[in-house]
Amino acid sequence: MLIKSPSDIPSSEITPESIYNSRREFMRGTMSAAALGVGIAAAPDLLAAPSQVVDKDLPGPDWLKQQIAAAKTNQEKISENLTPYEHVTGYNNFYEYGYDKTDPAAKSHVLKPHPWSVEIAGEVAKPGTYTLEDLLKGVNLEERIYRLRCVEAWSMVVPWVGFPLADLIKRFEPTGNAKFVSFTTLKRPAEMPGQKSSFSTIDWPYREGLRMDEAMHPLTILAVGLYGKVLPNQNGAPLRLVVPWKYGFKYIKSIVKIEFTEKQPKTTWSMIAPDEYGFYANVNPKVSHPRWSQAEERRLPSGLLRPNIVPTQMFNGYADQVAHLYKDMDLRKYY
Ligand SMILES: Nc1nc2c(c(=O)[nH]1)N[C@H]1C(S)=C(S)[C@@H](COP(=O)(O)O)O[C@H]1N2
Ligand SMILES: [Mo]
Repeated sequence: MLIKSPSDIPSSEITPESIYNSRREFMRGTMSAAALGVGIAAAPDLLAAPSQVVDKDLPGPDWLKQQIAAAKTNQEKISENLTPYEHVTGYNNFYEYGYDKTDPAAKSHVLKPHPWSVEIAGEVAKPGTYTLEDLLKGVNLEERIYRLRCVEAWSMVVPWVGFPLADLIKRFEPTGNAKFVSFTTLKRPAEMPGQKSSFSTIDWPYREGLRMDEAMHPLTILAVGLYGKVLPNQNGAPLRLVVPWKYGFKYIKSIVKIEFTEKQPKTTWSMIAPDEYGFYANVNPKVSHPRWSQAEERRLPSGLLRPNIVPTQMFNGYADQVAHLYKDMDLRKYY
């Protein structure tokens, strides 16, 4: 996976005007503080600004907007600040639109995420093609505030709107042979310029998968929104996976197929570089990537003067809820 150093990212491109300006204030403040010998710790914590009010009215059907607006906040408390909306929606990985963090926001508006349908296939009693509206009928959406830790060592805190994947799975009645669930992203090169690129190393469509017990875990959700709004295209509209104890590449976007299988499915990053990206991809500060340490992460917003480095937690901080799933496994072997 390509890794960019913070210096490669022009802050003017990834920060909202307000934060960009306050960062400039901050830099000025830092310089005078340094001149006085006060040191950086005395400067105000401007980069950890609370989230702004989000008034984006993204296109989407009314029934979906109403369902999202009615979402209840989860009870679980998180002590960290939310990553501002502009960063969550402006700094993305979605290679269907290009390799730069700003490509998805710049290029994904061409995609039409409605109408949408998802094929349910494989080891289930009720296979078929279901519209998004069918899938969401009667579902009470919830807000889930989770950390997202990318394998490239940056992270965010995102208020998703979604529902447990387990609830959906139960409706299709998996058979006793269903040991894994595989997911496939839309392949539509006319609207996804990254899929047309002849330099692409990815065998489209993007694919991901989970073991059945991971898929049924109550922390695993399908998201249809964030920040109380419809999911923006760059974040995987209209439906994407969120598995908070795993690296971000597991969070497959714009899902068109969910298949139940007996064998472990092939997944995009483990096909490209199996020594670097495994099927499990559990966040683990003790197991380094072959090319970098996973012990720490840059929490967005992250700038040159304030890289905002925080320690990475085992299972991204969800160990008390998920460690039992892997109790007999060697996590160095099954990375
Ligand atoms: N289809 C698809 N899904 C994808 C990716 C991608 O390139 N294509 N990138 C993954 C990676 S590496 C990460 S870190 C997350 C980023 O999600 P975000 O852009 O919404 O923060 O999406 C994941 N889902
Ligand atoms: Mo990632």
